[in-house]
Amino acid sequence: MTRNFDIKCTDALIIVDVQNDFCPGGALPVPEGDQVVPVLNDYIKIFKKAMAPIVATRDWHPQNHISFTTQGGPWPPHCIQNTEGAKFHYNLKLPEDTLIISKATDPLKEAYSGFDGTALESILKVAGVTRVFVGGLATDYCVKNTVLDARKLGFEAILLLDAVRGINVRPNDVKNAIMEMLQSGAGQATLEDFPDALMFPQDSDNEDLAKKPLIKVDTKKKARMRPRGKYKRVRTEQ
Ligand code: VGL
Ligand code: ZN
Repeated sequence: MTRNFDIKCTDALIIVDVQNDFCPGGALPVPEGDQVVPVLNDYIKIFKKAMAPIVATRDWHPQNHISFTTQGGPWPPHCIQNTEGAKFHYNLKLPEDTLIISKATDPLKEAYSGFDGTALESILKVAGVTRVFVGGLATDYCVKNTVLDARKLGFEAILLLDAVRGINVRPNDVKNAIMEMLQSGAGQATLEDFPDALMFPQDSDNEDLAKKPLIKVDTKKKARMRPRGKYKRVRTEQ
């Protein structure tokens, strides 16, 4: 079934924890975690065009967080405040006015949901948001808990199925998480359900995107090395 979502300013996009540590090469990599990035960039364009708020949550742990194996918790240390691993993936094109929500900052408390211990509920309600679209990492932890909390707090919630990836500590965790979200009354969508998305030029694949910054640096270097004509000659003659 193809749905047809018309995004209004009472909708918000919530991008959950698209951080280096949850991507391949990170401290707690979600399989294919980086593959959500180009898809989320398309959702960002849709919400920006509709002038709907865009939220990015981030796991933002102190070094001694209770969820770390070093403190007896289940996870390797990850997303420690102000480290490279806690940064958003560099290809995620967050607009400047993105609302950043830091969570799980209390060393003694695990917080998977973007609503847990944050101002997210009140910010969205004050802004008049009634429906949230949720994508990001990981389907079976922070995405799931954010969607379930959104439902409990009275928001409509739509899970962006093509913009999530999960950990699957047990083989059916992702499948069960999706069922639980849908059973809570959440809806589901993919880019095909947004008529606007068809108008965007296709983003180049990940590999091409990864090359882009290098090309930029190169060009800058060349520009700096280029002889600067008159100005340079005057200096050498002195
Ligand atoms: C997450 C495990 C530990 C998540 C955060 O963002 O889904 N998972 N911390
Ligand atoms: Zn965490």
